[in-house]
Amino acid sequence: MSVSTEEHLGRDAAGGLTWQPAAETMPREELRALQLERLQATLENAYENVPFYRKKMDELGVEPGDVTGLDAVSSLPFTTKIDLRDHYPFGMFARPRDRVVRVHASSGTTGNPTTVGYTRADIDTWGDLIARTLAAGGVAPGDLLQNAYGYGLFTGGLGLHFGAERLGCTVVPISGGNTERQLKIMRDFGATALSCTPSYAMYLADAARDRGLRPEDLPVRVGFHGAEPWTNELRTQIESGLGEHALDIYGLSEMGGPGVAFECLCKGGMHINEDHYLAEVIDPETLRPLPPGEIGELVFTTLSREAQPLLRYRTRDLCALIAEPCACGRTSVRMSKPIGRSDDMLIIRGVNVFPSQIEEVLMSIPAIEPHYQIVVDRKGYLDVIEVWVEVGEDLFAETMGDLERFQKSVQAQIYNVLNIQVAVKLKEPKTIQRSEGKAVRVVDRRTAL
Ligand code: DLL
Repeated sequence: MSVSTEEHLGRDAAGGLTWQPAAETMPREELRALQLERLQATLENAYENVPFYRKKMDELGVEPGDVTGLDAVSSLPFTTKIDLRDHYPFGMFARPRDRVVRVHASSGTTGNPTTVGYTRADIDTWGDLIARTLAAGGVAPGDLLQNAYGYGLFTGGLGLHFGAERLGCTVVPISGGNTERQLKIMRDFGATALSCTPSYAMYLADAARDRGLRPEDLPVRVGFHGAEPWTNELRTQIESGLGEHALDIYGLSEMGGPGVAFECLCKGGMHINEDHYLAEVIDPETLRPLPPGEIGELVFTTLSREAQPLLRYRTRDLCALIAEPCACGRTSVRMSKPIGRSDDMLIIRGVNVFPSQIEEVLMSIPAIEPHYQIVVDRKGYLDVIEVWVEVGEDLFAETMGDLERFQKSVQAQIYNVLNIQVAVKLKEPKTIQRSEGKAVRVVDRRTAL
């Protein structure tokens, strides 16, 4: 399958740039025709080259030629992380291993990781999608990107790296960690763009403030933060701490890594690269498709991947599709910020709780620092939830009575949103563990009943 790599940088209507304007602003009719053509080629590739898919499709009685419209996607089989694990390491590849130029893997906490393979063309496409992402934030050839995503099997580091080089940036492959050095390099080299997780961006902002650096002392104009859920409240804090536009970037290893969707400077949801990924949102219980605007589980079918086509991959991420046109001029459908994952949703005494709901409350309280941890435990048969929050030096110097009143008011605000009682524990400044990569927001100490 040939993948166009024509590059003609253009301007979008939100103050950013387009890397492949023709693809990014393609009329929807044309886009749907392209999606169908690519879906058919993907089905051929999967059916002919991946025994898992041949078996699944035979069982369902579907042949690649049966798919003559995009709606027929709902007749195709789903793919889950378990399927990928079962075919570890290379059983889901549609190309012989010696045609695969790169392998990444996702960080599984238990069991086998899931592996992802790329042909040369897959790597080039990925580079284009990241170039689109950076350009949308106004990054142009000649900008200097400090890439603080982890390098290695994780797709963040190398993904951003290749895309930034493709765009023509100077890339500093600093990887995560060593905050002192990050701040020094940022200023000495004059980094105009930054890529790292939102929790690490916040950590850098704090570290800069502690060293007496003001946002205007930092040269970074725009940051690309993703790989974990974060709220608009946290965005505001990062933006004022680093003096940058903080943009969201979404992806997952199974789809090839970051660059599946990205935000433009309108900051109103992430544009899905629909010429390369067919998106659906489904009800995770009934598995039926949901209309735009309704929150459900995001499901993707790859449309151009050669080495590892995936059909209807269940991401477990919960969000809604936004079909209204965006002011930036891109024609793609957007996805709202994922509110969490259907599988890391906590069920506390029967109530579904998403860590992001707690984050929203905490971030709206000025005296609370943007570092927190949610600790879930079980006392007898009852789930108990503690929210550890760090408070600023000023508040910590108050009297016990003041602290207690403050703690009760935070508890009440969380109760208003969740309708369950949580115990808020106020922690001294800098005592909650920081992360250089994805933040550990939830510690679940419960064992199965
Ligand atoms: O996190 C890829 C990535 C790297 C994305 C750098 C963005 C930037 P995985 O390690 O496979 O891949 O984790 C994928 O992380 O299913 C989501 O649950 C979560 N995730 C990724 N981006 C976002 C985001 C990379 N912007 C899993 N908002 C996904 C919320 C995100 N969650």
